[in-house]
Amino acid sequence: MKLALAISIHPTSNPDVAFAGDLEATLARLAGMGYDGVELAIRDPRQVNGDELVALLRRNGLAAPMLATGQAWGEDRLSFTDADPIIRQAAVERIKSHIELAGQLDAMVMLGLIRGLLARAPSREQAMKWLLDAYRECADFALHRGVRLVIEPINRFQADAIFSARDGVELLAQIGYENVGLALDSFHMNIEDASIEDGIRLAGDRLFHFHVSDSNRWRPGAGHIDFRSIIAVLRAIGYTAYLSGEFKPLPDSETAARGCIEHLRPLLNQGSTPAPTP
Ligand code: LER
Ligand code: MN
Repeated sequence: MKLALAISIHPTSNPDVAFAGDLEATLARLAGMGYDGVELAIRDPRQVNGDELVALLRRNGLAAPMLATGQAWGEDRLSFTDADPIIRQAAVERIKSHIELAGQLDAMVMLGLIRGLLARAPSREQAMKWLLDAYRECADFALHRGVRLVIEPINRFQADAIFSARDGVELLAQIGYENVGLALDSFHMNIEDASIEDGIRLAGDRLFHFHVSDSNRWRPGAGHIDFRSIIAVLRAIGYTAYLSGEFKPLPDSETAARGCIEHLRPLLNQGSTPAPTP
């Protein structure tokens, strides 16, 4: 398993990323701390020069395993379930532009808050139909570009559908595209899943990405979530992708980012080599 940090390439109202803006300096600091990659929150990929981004990541020796899209909802209020068809279509088009950039970066694309609030649609049934249509249109577009998508279950205080790992697995079956998997998030799972470990086992090989923050949305090690146990279960299901830190820049960005790697790296190193035979 590798370690990434979720950052925003520009200033954002999202309080749960450790760094926002000043990308060049941020990448150099994270590479220096020992991160393997960065998850990049990008509001609108049409404002981004993909070639420059690829070169900047390469200069710092960092991968970009994931593009996060939540700002399309958080800042621009685009969603797959808006009552206005023009907004729904704009949301799908925005995600397609994330998918194109992801193809260039060899990244996946996160579909979380872009589902919007289903309660605002004329009915829940209608909202679910719009949601499935949008997921499938994006999945098909991504499939032809060799890109994988992830859907993130989000706790009930921040979303009004798809809360738990079980909800996510059931949704994947309805979507029916193999290039769509789940991103689970230890913070949301601590609220919604009766057992974080069982939720991970349920997702199994459909788990493509894993967000880590502690029970208080601070960096791992600052709350009561047992990351040793989580890492053991991730290993048991054969997960080899990223643990991506998505947490508040508290008490400050530097301390939070360093604290995350200092807490998780020893746990990842333990048990990754076979115990010596007596
Ligand atoms: C996004 O990955 C997430 O976890 C949500 O809580 C929105 O910030
Ligand atoms: Mn998350």
